[in-house]
Amino acid sequence: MSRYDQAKEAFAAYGVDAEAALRELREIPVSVHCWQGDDVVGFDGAASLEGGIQTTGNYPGRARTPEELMADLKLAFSLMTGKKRLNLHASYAILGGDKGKVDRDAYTPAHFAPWVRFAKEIGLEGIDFNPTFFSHPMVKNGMTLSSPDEKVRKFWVRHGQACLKIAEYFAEETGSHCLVNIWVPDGLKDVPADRLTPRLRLKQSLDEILSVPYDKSKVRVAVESKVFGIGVESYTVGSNEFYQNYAATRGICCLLDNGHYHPLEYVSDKIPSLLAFYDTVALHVTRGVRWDSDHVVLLEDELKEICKEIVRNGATQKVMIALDYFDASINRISAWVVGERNVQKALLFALLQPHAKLRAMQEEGNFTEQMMLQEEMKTLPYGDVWEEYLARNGFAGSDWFEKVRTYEAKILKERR
Ligand code: RNT
Ligand code: ZN
Repeated sequence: MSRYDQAKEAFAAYGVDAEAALRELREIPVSVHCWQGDDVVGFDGAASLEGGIQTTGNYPGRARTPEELMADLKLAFSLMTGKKRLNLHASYAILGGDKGKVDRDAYTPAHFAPWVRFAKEIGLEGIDFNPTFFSHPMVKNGMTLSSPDEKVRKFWVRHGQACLKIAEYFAEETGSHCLVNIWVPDGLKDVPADRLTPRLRLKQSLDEILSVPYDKSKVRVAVESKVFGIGVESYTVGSNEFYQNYAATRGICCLLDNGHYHPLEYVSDKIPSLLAFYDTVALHVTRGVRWDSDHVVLLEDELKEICKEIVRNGATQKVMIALDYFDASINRISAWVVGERNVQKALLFALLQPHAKLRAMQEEGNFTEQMMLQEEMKTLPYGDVWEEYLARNGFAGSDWFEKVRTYEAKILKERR
């Protein structure tokens, strides 16, 4: 009997169907962020990363051009499993002759056509998109959509509107929806004199962005809140309460980034809270170490808990899972693959739990057995099911890291 067959039996003894888990895992899309490959710099002229977020490290091999980033992504995607989407930022526009002439408020689908070709070439499910409200000279005093300077505010409103058009183009080209996620760095370093007025301006700006006609069946809009950022420790305009109320009243959705809350708040608990009110929830999976540090996603308890909430609530197509981390201190392709595979592993772990049984125990108040069973499940041979998943998806006996090592020696080392 193979190790997988033995594992299958072990899970069957608890009423868990490993075959069904393997089938379902293939169908859960994960959106992979382009920005791990170049330390969130982009191609439209930013000299450094600004806006309360930071990459640390100077490991060789940062992608400096669209060609390099695409080549790196191509390798990374080839080493990942499951359904994949590409998550782009507006700063990754490929401007060509428009460079230096066309600013972010006037980007068009043409500036992203090479990305569509790329996504089709490697068979991705779809493309997601993020307007880039940071690392740009029009960020004034740390403010964009909530700026008191009307010229600044309007510039960023036009940027948001332009992004909706580009998103529609992505959706039309790929035949899959495009999630447009709005995150702005707006905030203050020190104690504010007025916390309300910037929020009222942000509300107005978002309304102006959403006032342009766009196809809501193709383009989904999310707003991403945050508790604080580096240099903006005292006040964040786009707070959790602000955006949840905004999303609820405007028919859009919330994006939960698990690095964006107080360390004792859990996104795993926020997902079902939102599912009680929303059809869709967007997710940024990251790993904060003491703060929103965007470390590579590891297979940790909270990640498993997040995936359990998605799976047991039948929300694998409602919760839009995306990665969001950027580590510049290690091989960036390995960072991509390790993080993506960990999300897949956590999803598999969640798919292998006897949810109906556990739920019934909770409902009956049978907490003793519930605890016992939850703990028993932790040591079942799910690693063997994972190996089977890899084998069935073309990774039988494959040493994926060897490919990364070879690529590093041949390609990345040459980048200076
Ligand atoms: C910042 C947010 C945001 C960014 C990306 C690059 O704290 O998490 O999602 O990480 O848009
Ligand atoms: Zn995020």
